[in-house]
Amino acid sequence: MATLELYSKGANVWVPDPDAVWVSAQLLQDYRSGEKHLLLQLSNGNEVHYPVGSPSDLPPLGNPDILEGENDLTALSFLHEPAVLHNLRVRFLDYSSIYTYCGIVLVAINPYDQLPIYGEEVIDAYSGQDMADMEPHIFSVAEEAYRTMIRSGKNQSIIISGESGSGKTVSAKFTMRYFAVVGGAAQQTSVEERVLASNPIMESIGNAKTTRNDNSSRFGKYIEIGFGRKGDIIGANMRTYLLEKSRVVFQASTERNYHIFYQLCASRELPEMRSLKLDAPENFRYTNQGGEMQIPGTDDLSDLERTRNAFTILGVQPDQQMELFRILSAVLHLGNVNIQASGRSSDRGYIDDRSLAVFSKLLGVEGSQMAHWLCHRRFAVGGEMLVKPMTGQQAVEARDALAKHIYGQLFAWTVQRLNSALRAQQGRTKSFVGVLDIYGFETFERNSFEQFCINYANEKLQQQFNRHVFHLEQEEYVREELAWSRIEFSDNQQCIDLIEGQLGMFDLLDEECRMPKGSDESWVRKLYDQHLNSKPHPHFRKPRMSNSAFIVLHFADTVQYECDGFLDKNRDTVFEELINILKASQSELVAELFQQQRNASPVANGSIRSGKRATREHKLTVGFQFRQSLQMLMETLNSTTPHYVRCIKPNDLKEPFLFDPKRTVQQLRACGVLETIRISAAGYPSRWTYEEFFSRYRILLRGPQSQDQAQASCRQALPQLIPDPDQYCFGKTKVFFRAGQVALLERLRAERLRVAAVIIQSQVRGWL
Ligand code: AOV
Ligand code: MG
Repeated sequence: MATLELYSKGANVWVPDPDAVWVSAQLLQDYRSGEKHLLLQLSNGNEVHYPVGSPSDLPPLGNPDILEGENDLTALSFLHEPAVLHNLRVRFLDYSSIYTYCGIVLVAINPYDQLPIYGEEVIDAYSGQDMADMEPHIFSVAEEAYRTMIRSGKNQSIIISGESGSGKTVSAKFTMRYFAVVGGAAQQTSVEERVLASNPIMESIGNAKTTRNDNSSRFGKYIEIGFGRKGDIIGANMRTYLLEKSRVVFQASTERNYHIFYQLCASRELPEMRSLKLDAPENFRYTNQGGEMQIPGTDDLSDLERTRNAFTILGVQPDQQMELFRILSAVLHLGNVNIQASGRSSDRGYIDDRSLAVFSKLLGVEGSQMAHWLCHRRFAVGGEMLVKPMTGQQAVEARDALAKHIYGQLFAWTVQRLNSALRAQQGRTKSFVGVLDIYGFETFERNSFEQFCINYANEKLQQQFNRHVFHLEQEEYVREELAWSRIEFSDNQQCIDLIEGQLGMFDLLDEECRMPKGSDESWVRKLYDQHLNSKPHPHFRKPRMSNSAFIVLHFADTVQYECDGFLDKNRDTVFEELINILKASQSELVAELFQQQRNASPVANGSIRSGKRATREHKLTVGFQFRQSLQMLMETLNSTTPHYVRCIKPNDLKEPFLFDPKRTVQQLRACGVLETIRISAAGYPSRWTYEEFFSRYRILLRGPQSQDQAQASCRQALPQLIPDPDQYCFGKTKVFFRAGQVALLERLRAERLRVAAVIIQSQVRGWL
């Protein structure tokens, strides 16, 4: 809290407001200690008495005008929520500046507008520049990662987070374009082109329209861009995370299935597409459930053209592309297979269908077998195999499970195929920059297993960030014995434990999936028992009006999940008989797709959902695999130098340059930007070991120049190099710098080197 003298007549303060979150006001009188109110004039002219119970109730002070629009929030003299919000708003609305530094984080506000700031000339301008010297930009982060990689030889990560629709995927693509340009070889190679071409393909098969974002990523992606010794791109490798497969068979109102399906439907009149027997998307069950087939501003027909070009660039030949399209079309036809309950015994499904014939023909499989095994199950009783008809409902579920499985295999196959096209020659990669773009935190009207996994992933990322910025920072200061006062921050470990810990939600879910009679309801009852009744968990709640839902208090928001479908989605079972039919397909690609369990979707042979043999020990649940893959991701991220981009969605209407302060402040609070500001401004963002410092800045050091005296040289030289002693600090093994100081040292070093070069040149000339 600032000193009381600052609350004098004419001073600006911020007062809370229900709509604007904070509004500015001016003091009409000096405030004197002990007084119970401040007399204020609000910006709309109204005079108000602002209650002050104790000095801690005093409203936050406004910053001097001169700091308005500062491009690094840590430069503000008063650092608090209203100042940050105001500054972001001024930059965004008055200067159309969507990027702002906040210490080590780049804040990016989605403009929902095409800005002329991404051209090649802008990339050139950022290339080779120091972050501190340039206006904040996604390119400055990319440049910083690139240069740090070259300078230190260490792998880097650019971690992009933010809620759904905030601009992560757009930002990720800009960083990739940046690397393609700066890491492009002088003689045109196609590596950069191939790396970029992976984007339209992955978006076609992994993105879809949701109520939050017309191009929402429904999978997570970490792409490592490999660079060689000279800093040139030599390849890439991507890892993907849990694709939302349920979308293949179901879409909520106004949402769509994956873009690729609509692209194919839009291209149905093309001569080469005729044989796929496609129709308008209105006529397929798997594409029409959302009720809106078109995305304004999107042309599915030309998008398919782009997808096909990208495939070609990546070496997937047109005939293989057609194979893929054939399989995708088959999925649409499978969705139209009608399963009817027969007249006589209404619990028995049967199929008599044209769509099934088209499906089977497209996939090169035996139609009658398909029809049979979509409606029958084989299971073992006492060593004997029995065949039993399924109910209509079970058959519908089997059909949808098959569709999801086919799509999942196709997705995984494509990722593998792209990776082999992007693979660098062995041993050539020196280091990489990884770009992480996952699905953002999301809440819908109805939230299920997918949202649970997505929000859990975001919870893990938030923790990685917290740990990095706060924990590691503070621990290092303590280890290095710097004078440093601890600041409080909220870790989200508790919430993560609730989800992934022992007897946590995933644990109980897996256990329930192993129960022969397990059900969604009984799982949710166990959740109530464990986390409400026996030991109330601070992040867990039960909604009052429901016995089939639960509430998790996530870092970003409180979300209610409906338990319906969790068990099935976690088991993700498909039946072996159906897979065997596909394995025997005449189409090479189809047969190949199902030889291998790429995404390890468990195959149940001879088990009925609620039957006796549903318990299978070796089965890996989706939740289990997801936890493991996130764990590996965290390990990778922790082994790299991270760079953070926080995307903010400024309004829910997708309106250009509309700034909703409530929505913005909610995201700033949730993502830790406000705490980061405090720590970055107070701390020392850059540091070197004395040895590192010595070997880089040897040219700037005088006196004894040997490695083992690195520390002494450094302590001796710094006061001359940096006159302000507050700008650096000596630790036990490292020297720490405040923001901006390394840039200064780099400049001095470059100058010295230039002078040295001139001297050597003139000497050489003298000798000649
Ligand atoms: P997301 O990746 O964060 O959401 P996107 O990157 O897909 O969000 O951005 C959503 C939309 O916002 C884009 O399709 C653009 O229309 C617009 N947009 C974002 N950034 C910019 C920018 N820099 N300039 C212009 N328009 C932009 V999700 O994938 O849903 O979490 O799962
Ligand atoms: Mg995205």
